[in-house]
Amino acid sequence: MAVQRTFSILKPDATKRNLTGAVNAVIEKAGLRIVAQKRIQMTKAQAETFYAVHAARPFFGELVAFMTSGPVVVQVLEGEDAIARYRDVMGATNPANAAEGTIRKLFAESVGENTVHGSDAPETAAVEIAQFFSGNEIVG
Ligand code: YYY
Ligand code: MG
Repeated sequence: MAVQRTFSILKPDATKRNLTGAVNAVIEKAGLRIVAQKRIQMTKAQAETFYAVHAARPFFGELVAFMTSGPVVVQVLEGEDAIARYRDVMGATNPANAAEGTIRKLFAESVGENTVHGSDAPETAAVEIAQFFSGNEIVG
């Protein structure tokens, strides 16, 4: 497997509970490098664009409201097989189903407020990174 980049968000439940360092420690311990990172307040338009694939789902309104409810930390992570590796480190979408040691098992309190986002494929990673970072903000 080649070195890849993936897009990550530490969601508002993580910033609210002052957990960004704790989550980053799990990310780094898993061998992923944080090659870009910034703390932002996501706008409603940004959240709707980001989660457009879920626009028809019943939870879409709540999801957008949650993602704009407080600051988030957007990141680019780099490493061998980074996309699948980060999905493993994150754990299942519903923390009730997440494996021991994963970020969602350790920190998430519900399926809606599940602490982290990670891209699910190379195509989505590229689109998501480009939504939030310009090339010169990523320093590998
Ligand atoms: O990629 P991942 O975040 O693990 O899950 P997705 O199926 O892409 O859903 C995106 C996001 O939507 C999820 O992290 C929380 C929210 N959500 C929800 O609130 N309720 C669901 N039943 C499914 C997803
Ligand atoms: Mg997803």
